[in-house]
Amino acid sequence: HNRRTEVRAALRAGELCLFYQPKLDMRAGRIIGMEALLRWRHPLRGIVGPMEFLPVVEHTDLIVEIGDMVLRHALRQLEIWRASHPGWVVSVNIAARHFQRTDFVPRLTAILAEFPTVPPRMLELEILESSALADIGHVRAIMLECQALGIRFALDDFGTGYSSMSYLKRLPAEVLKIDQSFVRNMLVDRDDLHLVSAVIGLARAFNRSVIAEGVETVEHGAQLMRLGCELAQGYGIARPMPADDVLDWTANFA
Ligand code: G
Ligand code: G
Ligand code: NA
Repeated sequence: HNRRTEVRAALRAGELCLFYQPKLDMRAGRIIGMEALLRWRHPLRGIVGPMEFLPVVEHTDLIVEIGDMVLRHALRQLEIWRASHPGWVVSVNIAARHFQRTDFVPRLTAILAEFPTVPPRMLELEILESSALADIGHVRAIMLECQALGIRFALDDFGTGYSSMSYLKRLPAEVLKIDQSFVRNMLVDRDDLHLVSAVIGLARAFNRSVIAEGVETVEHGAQLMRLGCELAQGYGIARPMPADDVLDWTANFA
């Protein structure tokens, strides 16, 4: 509660910000967008990652305030990047508690209205398969309402939930994100290779696109291409970076 108070103070003080990690189309050799990742610029501790402070707030309404802030920051960034990179999509992680609120869609609609020059199709929401655990029908309904606005969805950490198959059938997400634990080990672990391959096959069967996260080396990228996955994200392409570094990084990307 002490720590929760600290996070609330950080939000109020503007110490929470977003880093961005590029997503690459390996076949085209082109950056297709960025994932927004929350960071706390702590005055004493430096850059603090979300695993160190989201767990203390994600079961409180503070996660809703933080989530709305994240959406605003991402849309403001899209407003800037749209001039030079009109095709980019920015992905934002949405916590289950935020997404499942009955007022999620009106709040999102109001936030989008603050950025009238940004087409909603440039925004993608990443939700965990496990977000759907509570009430898959409700989650599906919210997704459909958001999609009617033009927003896209990715199912994050796909394959780690215990009922991925039934979620996939009922949740109309455009994109599956293969969990990084499978990708990282697929070159040394046959089971992980088969899992990665199976998710790619599922995506194809259900007519969804598929992106691999945790792509750390050229060998990971090459293996994914052989398996039919062309989109990738990971330290082998770039680590998450401050918004101000993104345009320079992209210009220098060979
Ligand atoms: O950036 P990093 O790899 O440290 O992120 C760790 C986890 O925190 C990831 O699983 C990511 O989904 C989650 N995360 C990062 N940014 C956000 C955010 O803005 N909102 C929510 N709800 N989760 C986030
Ligand atoms: O689950 P989600 O995709 O939101 O997780 C993103 C998290 O994974 C971020 O914290 C990011 O810093 C981290 N990450 C991104 N790429 C890599 C990678 O190639 N290797 C490792 N170990 N972590 C990564
Ligand atoms: Na994510």
